[in-house]
Amino acid sequence: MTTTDTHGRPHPSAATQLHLSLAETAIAHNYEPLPVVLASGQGAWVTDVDGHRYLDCLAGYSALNFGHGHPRLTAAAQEQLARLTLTSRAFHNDRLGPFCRDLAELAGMDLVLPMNTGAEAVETALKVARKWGYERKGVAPDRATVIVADGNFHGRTTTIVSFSTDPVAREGFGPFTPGFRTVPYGDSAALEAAVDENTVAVLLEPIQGEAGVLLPPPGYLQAVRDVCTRENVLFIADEIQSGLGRTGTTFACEAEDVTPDIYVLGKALGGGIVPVSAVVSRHDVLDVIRPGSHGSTFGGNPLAAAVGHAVVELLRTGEYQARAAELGERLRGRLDELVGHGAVAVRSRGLWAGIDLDPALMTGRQACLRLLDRRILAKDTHGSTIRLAPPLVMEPTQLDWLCDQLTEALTRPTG
Ligand code: IF1
Repeated sequence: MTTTDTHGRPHPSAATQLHLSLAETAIAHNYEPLPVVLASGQGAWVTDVDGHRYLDCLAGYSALNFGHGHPRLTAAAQEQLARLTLTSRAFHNDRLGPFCRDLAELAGMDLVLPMNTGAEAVETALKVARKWGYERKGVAPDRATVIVADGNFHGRTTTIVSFSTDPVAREGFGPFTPGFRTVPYGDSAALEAAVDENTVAVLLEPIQGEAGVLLPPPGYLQAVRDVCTRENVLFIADEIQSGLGRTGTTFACEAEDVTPDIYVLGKALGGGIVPVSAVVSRHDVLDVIRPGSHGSTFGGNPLAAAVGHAVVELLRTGEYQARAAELGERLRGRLDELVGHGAVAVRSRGLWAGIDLDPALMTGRQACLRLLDRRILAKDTHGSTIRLAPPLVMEPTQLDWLCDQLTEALTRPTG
């Protein structure tokens, strides 16, 4: 018998309560997680400490594109765990070369600079762009600028939040790193006007994730590509969340037949098992990095490379990209029916969707609590927007069940 609280929500069990209290007493409060304590996962399902199963529709913010416990990925990790996990880059290891060769081929590029987290890869791309600007473009020392878009999310380091337009992400973290200009996302004329002789790069998410899965206007990415080519500016595509199958193609840029100068990858590159990120580009860009100018203790470690290589192998066939495209069409058909019935707008590409709820009905967090009671895990972004990013291994029947629960959560109170 589950008792309920004054909001009609089930009281947490003793097992759940134990972890909620530890979150209060032992973990810094940089998140406000939903009141669920996960203990295991398989495919698109996760199970909490009380044995309740949930459909994971956040998938680690797209780090779990291949689901929980993908057999090919866990096998690669387990085999490498027993062999060799870390060498540092002071020595070669037998996993990094094949991983970088095949990732570069997947991206149609020459070289891979391996890092660990997404923010590290973004920081690395910014350093590469600046160095390229000074050495190859002739920008005056310390004058390099990078153009970014408002509503951007590229990570949480001091330099990256320096160009965030989210006050909460910036508050209390100054002084900030100079050398960034912000333009409206989707406005190629504003971007062109912002370019000057010191501009070394444009950094964009091909689809803005944290902003609520915002798709750029058709032709925008091509216009950015054209401006960067004409003005000798590097186009850096942050595909950390949009990349690796999520949008129905290997990279979101592909949907517009656009190739950036630099891909920044992360999240799903590590298969949801280990942090793996990478800067992927051509020789004429990455050759500005020489021994001693950049590095990382764990970047390119054999465990990360083994898992990353297995991820690249999964993406090579195109089956996951096709699944995301096909299931994405099915998802979009159901989401469109919600407009006017709890939602005011929906956006999606592949298995990645942003849903703007009617703020008069509920906040994004309230919707996620309702979904939690219906055994769906999802996350709000800002205000009354929630995002859906289920694993690409999700079955059609699971997708239909997700949409049924979402419809119920938006149109009927819990219970
Ligand atoms: C949090 C957001 C998503 C990213 C893009 C770089 C990074 C991220 C496009 C940095 C990371 C994560 C960070 C996590 C929540 C999540 C997130 F809500 F913060 F914005 F997905 F939308 N570029 N996004 O999405 O990669 O260093 O985290 O590996 O910070 O709360 P990271």
